[in-house]
Amino acid sequence: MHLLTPSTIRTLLLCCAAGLLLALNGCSKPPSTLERIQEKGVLHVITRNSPSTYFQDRNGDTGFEYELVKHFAKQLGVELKIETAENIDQLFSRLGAEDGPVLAAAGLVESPARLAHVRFSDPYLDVAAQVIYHHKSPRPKQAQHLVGKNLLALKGSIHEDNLKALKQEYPDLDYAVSDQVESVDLLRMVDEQQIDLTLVNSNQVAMNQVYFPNIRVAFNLNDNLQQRWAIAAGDDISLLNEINRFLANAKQSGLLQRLTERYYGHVDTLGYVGAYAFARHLQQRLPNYEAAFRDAAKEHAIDWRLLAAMGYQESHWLPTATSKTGVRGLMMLTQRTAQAMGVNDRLDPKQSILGGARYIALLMSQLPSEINASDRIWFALAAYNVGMGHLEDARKLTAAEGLDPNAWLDVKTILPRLAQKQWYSKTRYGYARGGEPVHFVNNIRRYYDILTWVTQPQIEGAHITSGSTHVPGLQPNDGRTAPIDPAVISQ
Ligand code: BLG
Repeated sequence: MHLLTPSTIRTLLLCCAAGLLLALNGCSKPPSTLERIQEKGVLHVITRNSPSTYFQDRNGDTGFEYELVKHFAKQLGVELKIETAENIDQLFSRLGAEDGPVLAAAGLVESPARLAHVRFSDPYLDVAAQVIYHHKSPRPKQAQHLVGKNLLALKGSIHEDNLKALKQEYPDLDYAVSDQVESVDLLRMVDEQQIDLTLVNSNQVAMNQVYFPNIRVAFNLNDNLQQRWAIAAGDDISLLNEINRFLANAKQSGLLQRLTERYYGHVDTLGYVGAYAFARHLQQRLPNYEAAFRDAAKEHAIDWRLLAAMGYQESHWLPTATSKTGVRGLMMLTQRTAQAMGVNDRLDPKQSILGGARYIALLMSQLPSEINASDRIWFALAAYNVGMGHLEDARKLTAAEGLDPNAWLDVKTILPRLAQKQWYSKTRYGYARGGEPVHFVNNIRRYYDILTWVTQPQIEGAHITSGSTHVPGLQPNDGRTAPIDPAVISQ
């Protein structure tokens, strides 16, 4: 039998007290934000419904911020819940509210005023604040030239701060701010000469230049801005650390580059002149053929905007287009293909569009069933341009390389080999300008994206009419569809 000596009792008591303290400490320590997110299994994010952040396209929810944050939620292994703010002030006031969003992903730029309320992540996109003018007005070249102009900017934006500071320097500077608009509205207002100038970020200009033919960049008011995510201010940086780790990975893996290219790469791909031309043709030419595209698409169960994108790539929507090789018409049918599709007048836009639709639908149906649904369209487009025989050759070369002949990403790297003797000599159909279909598909993908971003799928019967181009995130409610609930869209 053990005797409890006074010293054993003291030791025991001390141990108990220490244990109790530890236990109490363990119980009372609140979980970190990151732990709470993981417990709940939900990442609640606030953003804005705009073309450069979050909107709907042919595949549903999309947008630069949306896609980036979706990857982050996936990495955390939790569901994503998206909430949209009506304006920037609301966005900041909701952040960190009880049961509210824990993260703001909305193309935000750090500023001293904002730092009082939130913490910013590491940057993920470099942008510049750009002064935008109408190309028919004189180009402002420096800050002083903003004086005397009708200038409107987004309320609560970094541009408002910029303008406030400028007003100190130029007391005659007059400007207005509004929280009833998005940057895309400001660009349209300049395009339609409702205002002289606006200030928006370069990524928004890059994305929207293809819709507004008349807007131009006057100069950069501020070159070195960086977009960052924001979390509520406080000592808990568990989520911030995780975000920064994720962003560093996204840079390394190429994810950020891919998103930047997809959403903001239009001008890089089309060139400035190409972007202005596309915007002009969208307003001036497409309306003449939209009905024909819709009818032909319906007949062959294809998305009309894909047909329209093909038509733009082929002829810039010009029904009399003729290639060096004698291929003709809006959809550039060869004589042989036109005949096979029952087209007797290739210069008749309706016939050409119908022939093109019939041909692409036929090619889709002829592709091997192993090619999955999301890739089929790119293969069919390549065949439209280079012919099914050459495409088959490229798929065989792809397989011989140990790559996947059913993945467009793989086949497109091999197609250009059809122009090199070393490779085409081994094929059944021989030489082809294999680089052309790759370029062809890339361009159509780009036009298709732009067109689906302009014309919202949920608005049946939406028309692109001169001066009223629909832009993503700003669907006019024509009474036939329920307006999107701007409050909370969870998924
Ligand atoms: C396509 C045909 C395919 C044909 C290939 O050529 O034309 N597509 C159409 O007519 C819609 O049917 O495949 S084949 O029948 O299996 O041989 C190959 O011959 C058209 C292409 C050719 C290209 N544009 C549609 O994309 C074109 O015009 N290239 C010439 C460019 S240039 O003016 O010489 O620079």
